[in-house]
Amino acid sequence: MSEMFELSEKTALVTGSTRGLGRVIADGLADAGAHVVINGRDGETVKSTVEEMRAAGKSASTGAFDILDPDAVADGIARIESDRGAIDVLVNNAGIQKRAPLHEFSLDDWNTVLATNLTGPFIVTRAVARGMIAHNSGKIINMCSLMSELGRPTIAPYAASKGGMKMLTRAMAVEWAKYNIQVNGIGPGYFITEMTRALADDPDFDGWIKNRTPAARWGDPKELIGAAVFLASEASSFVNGQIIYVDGGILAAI
Ligand code: GCO
Repeated sequence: MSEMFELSEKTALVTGSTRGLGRVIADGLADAGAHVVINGRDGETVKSTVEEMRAAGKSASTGAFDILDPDAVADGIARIESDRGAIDVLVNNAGIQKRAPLHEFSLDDWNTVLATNLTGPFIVTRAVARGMIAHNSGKIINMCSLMSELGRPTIAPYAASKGGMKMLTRAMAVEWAKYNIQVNGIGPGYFITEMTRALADDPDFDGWIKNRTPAARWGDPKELIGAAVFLASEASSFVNGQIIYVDGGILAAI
């Protein structure tokens, strides 16, 4: 049974994996046996993250590039494929959040959120999918969100981008399933990270989330690892276009 979830010999690229949920997922995939390529824009931060992981006995290497720069992405993916062979697993995790009333949202901020959260994953996946198609095998995991399904005031651009990620996941799945590529998503509920720290530190928001979440608590980022390993492994070989919501039950509740 455990072989089904085994990731040894697999190479996994996790975008935005020097911190937050991306780092936790990278560590989790490494603990499941994968060689993980750490990505971020800053080379020094990527390097120090890889050093930390190697010191903890994990198999990791650097993949520093800006997901919004198509040339940098092409070069970065070529380097990884030259070093490791085909990329077996891609986790499109890199993303940002900006909050403001929509009628006060600047066009620049709108464009930044949509570019980072939706166009970047397109640019990276387009490059990685070519190798997966050539090898007739691949796993793509798109980090969606509770906001792929629900809105909340002040985060409309983020919700639009994550709704787009849900449909991009389904569109990729139906386009590439014939190449034995499975494309699925993970939709986190509320987890305490840099992105949400200010919300968690606000007693009113903290109380609202605990009341709105049937599990009556914030998630621990480590609770996302199981879904990531499942979607990265042979255990999900006939799962396509699905979003696994890890949300403590929020989406099940009125
Ligand atoms: C917010 C938060 C959420 C979470 C997460 C929930 O402002 O409500 O940033 O968007 O980050 O995306 O799935």
